[in-house]
Formats: sequence, C-alpha cells, structure tokens
Amino acid sequence: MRKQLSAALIGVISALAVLATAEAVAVFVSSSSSPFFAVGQLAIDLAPAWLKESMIALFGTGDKIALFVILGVVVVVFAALAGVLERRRPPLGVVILVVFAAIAVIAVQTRPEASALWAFPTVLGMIAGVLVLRSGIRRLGAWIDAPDASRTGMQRRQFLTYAGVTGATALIVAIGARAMNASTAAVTAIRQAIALPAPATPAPAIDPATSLDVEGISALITPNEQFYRIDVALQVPQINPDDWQLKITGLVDTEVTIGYAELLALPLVEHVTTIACVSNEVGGGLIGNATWLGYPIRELLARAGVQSSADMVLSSGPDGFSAGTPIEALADPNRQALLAVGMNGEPLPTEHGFPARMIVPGLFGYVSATKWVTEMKVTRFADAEGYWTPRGWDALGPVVTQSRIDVPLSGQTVASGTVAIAGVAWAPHTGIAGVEVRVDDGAWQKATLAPGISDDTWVQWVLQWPASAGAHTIAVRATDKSGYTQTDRQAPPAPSGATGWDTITVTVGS
Ligand SMILES: Nc1nc2c(c(=O)[nH]1)N[C@H]1C(S)=C(S)[C@@H](COP(=O)(O)O)O[C@H]1N2
Ligand SMILES: [Mo]
Repeated sequence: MRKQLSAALIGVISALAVLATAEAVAVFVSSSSSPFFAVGQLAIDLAPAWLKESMIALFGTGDKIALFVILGVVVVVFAALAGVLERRRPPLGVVILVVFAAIAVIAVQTRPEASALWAFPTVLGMIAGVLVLRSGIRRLGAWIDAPDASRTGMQRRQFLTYAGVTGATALIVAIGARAMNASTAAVTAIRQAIALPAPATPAPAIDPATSLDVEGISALITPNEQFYRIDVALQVPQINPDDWQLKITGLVDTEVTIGYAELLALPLVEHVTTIACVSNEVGGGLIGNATWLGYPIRELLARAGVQSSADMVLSSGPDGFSAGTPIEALADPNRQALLAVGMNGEPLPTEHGFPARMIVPGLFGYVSATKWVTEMKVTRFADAEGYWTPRGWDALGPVVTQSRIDVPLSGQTVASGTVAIAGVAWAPHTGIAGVEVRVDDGAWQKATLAPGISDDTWVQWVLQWPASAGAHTIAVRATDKSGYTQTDRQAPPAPSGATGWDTITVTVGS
C-alpha cells in the first residue's frame, strides 16, 4: 500500500512539474499558450449543449470553477495512475503523460491566435514531467523494491526529500507563473476593450495608390505585428491603465501628474513617424513606420513650466530603462514629439509600450522612445544620463540617414529582363531628397521615389534595371534634404549608428 501511494504521489508531482514548467514557459511565449486554460477552453468548446446547460443548472455562475475542479480531479487521478503504472510496467506511466501532453498541445493549437511556437510550453512541460516521474520512480525503487538493508533509512529519506523538494518547487513556480499569466491576460482584455478617441488633428489620409507596387518592398506603414521590438524588459510590463500615471518632475515650476483617462480626454494629434534603433545594421530590420496617436509632449512640458537651466528630459519606464532627450527636440513646435497612446489605429500593443510611450521624430529609440513611460524628469545633460550612455552609446542620438534594398534579396537568382530593385530610405525629420543605385562599377542611377508622407517618414524607392546574365553587385545610397549623401565608410552601430551602403549580390539567369 505504501508503495502504491508513494508511486501515485510521484505521478501527481510529475503532473505538477508539467504544469509548472508549462506556465513558466508560457510567461515568455504567450499567456494564452498555457495548456491549463487551453484545455479548459477546448472542453467548453466541445461540450454538447445539454452538458453545458446542466453544468450551469448545477453550479450557476460557478460553472467555470466546477469545470476546473473536474479537470483537476481527472488530471490528479490519471497522474496517480501514471505513477503506479510507471513503477509496475514502465514505460506505461510515461505513455500516459505523453498522451495528456498531446491532448494539451491540440487544445493550445485550437486557440484563435495560436502559432506553432505555442506548443513549446506544453512540450517542455512534458519533458520536465517525464524526467520527474522517471527519477522519482527510480528513487522509490531504490528504497522499496530493491532495499539495501544497510541503507534503507537513507534511501527513504532521499525519496521523501526528492518528493518534497520537487513538489514544493513545482507548486510555487506553478502558482507564481499562473499569476503572471493571469495578469497578462487581464491587461490584454482591458486593452482590447479600449476605444481610442478620434484625433483632434488627424494625420493626412494615405492614398494606397501612391505606394510602390513592387513585390517584397516594405509596406509604407509597418503593421503592428511586423514592427520591430527592442527593449531591456525581460518580461513585457503589464500595466493596467487605471493604475498608470505619468509624472513630470525635476527642474519645473510645478510638478504635473497625468492619468490615462485624462490623457485620452485631451485633444490628440495623429502623426506618422518612422522610428529606428541605433543597433540597426546597414540593411537591417530594426526600423518601422507607424501612425501614432498622442498628445504633444511640448504641451505637457509647458504645463509644468521648464526652468531655463534645463536642457534634457530623462524619461523612464518600469523596466529600468531611461532615455535622455534634448528639450530642444521635445519643445519644438515644428516637431511632433508625442506622448503616444495609439499605434496604427489601436491602443499601443503591450510590447510597444501600452498604455503610453514617447515618440520623437528624428531621434533613435534609445534616446527618445521610452515605452510604458511613467516619469519625465526635467534635468541637464551635465547632471544625468540615459540607460545606454554609460554603456558606450552617444548621449545624443539623431537618426543616421540610411537606405535599404528590400528586393531582390541578396543571393537571389532572378530572371534576365527588367528587374525592379526597390526598398526604403529614411532621414527622419530631415527628409529624403534622392536615392541612387549602382550596379557593379557602373554610374550611380537615380531611383524613382514614391510620394512620401512627410519628412518624418521613410520613402519607398525603385529602379527598373535591365538585367543582363551573370553575377552582379548592387549598392544603394540616399541623399537627405540637408544635402548629406550617405558615406561608404562602414561604421558599426556603436556608438552613434551604423554607416555604409547597403550592398547585395544577385545572379541573373539567362
Ligand atoms: N521602457 C523602455 N522603452 C524603450 C526601450 C527599453 O528598453 N525600455 N528601448 C528603446 C529602444 S532602444 C528602441 S529602438 C525603441 C524600440 O521601440 P519598439 O520596440 O516599439 O520598436 O524603444 C525604446 N524604448
Ligand atoms: Mo534601440
């Protein structure tokens, strides 16, 4: 009896290990990829109407809790059985775990936004569960099935310690990770329910016909799901807008505090701005263009009254990041520096700063684009520095004028004839004056620019190239409206942004 109970206990602990691991991994994948709720949801979706009705009749609004209790009991019973069977007829216990994990993976994959990645939490959970089960049963065997009389006491203690430590760890991790996943799910629901106000000053309407019709070129407006994400946050901060506040502090006449509802009630401005990361390599993808909805930061600074000795705003978020932005840029009436709440018509996605972030045309993200921003401290460059400055990056980070070839892809083989060489070029807040393309050692040829949105956004460009058979090298360079033409001198991203021409090689077939 003691043998059976101990084996059953190991089975239950291994199920707990599955759950704990899966929940913990789900924290990094997606809160909805946790098998716990996916299985419950699938059960609800599959349950016939009569069963749903009798559940509601029996348990009323407690029907969901009842469902989880029932699921919990089923899992505990099968987990105990897995323990007993793994001791008697290995690997039957492992088989039960794997079958349950397979059901959970199917359940997770039926969720609306599921991706293949969402199988990870359950699969890693299953591996952890199998390891715990096998090693638990092995220790149990050493104690009970093949006792070495001189060591029985020690082996018993070893087994109990193993069961206790593994069980307690799994329980703590499972509860902690579940709580995190639940709070993520809660903020996701709050965000989805928000209806942003219409802008008092809308961005000009974008005529889709003005975009270049070239397969593979970057879309003029980058969809939110494709927008690059860079931050030092190990976990995406989950901020309930009701609890969020921005404080303007430091060298001001009066401190200003503003909440989310108050912010949404202000006359909001919509502005299309291209933002870029200083770490972007030449030809890289750490750049995107979006329509931002927000309130001008200069108005907030004016409310607070900036003292004349100040020249920098040190903004910070809950992940420990901070950015030092010149007040000159933030207060400039001709530059739409926004405290943004919306991105491409939606509340900011959580990974892009929900509920509010800064967007400043013309400055790299690390000195301006603080996400989840909660404080703007008015100060001086002589007295404070942003997160990346002591880590080897310039204190000032104007975006470097750059251009990128989107098509053809480097290394691609294309058919001879007319080939569209196309991409994007950017010099935010300066504007692109022209783009030139060079094939092999030929002359620089002017590319055609699509009408841009404003000097704050990137522009699409294309050159129709009569391609002859063979291998070719293609380079691009942009000239901005200040008259600067991109240098061919290659510099790495640190300390102030990569330079050099994006260059690709293609083979043209005959
Ligand atoms: N809170 C916070 N904000 C941040 C960062 C960060 O690490 N933490 N990174 C910055 C950097 S380096 C860049 S390039 C932009 C990227 O914004 P995105 O992830 O929305 O594209 O966010 C900026 N804002
Ligand atoms: Mo960045």
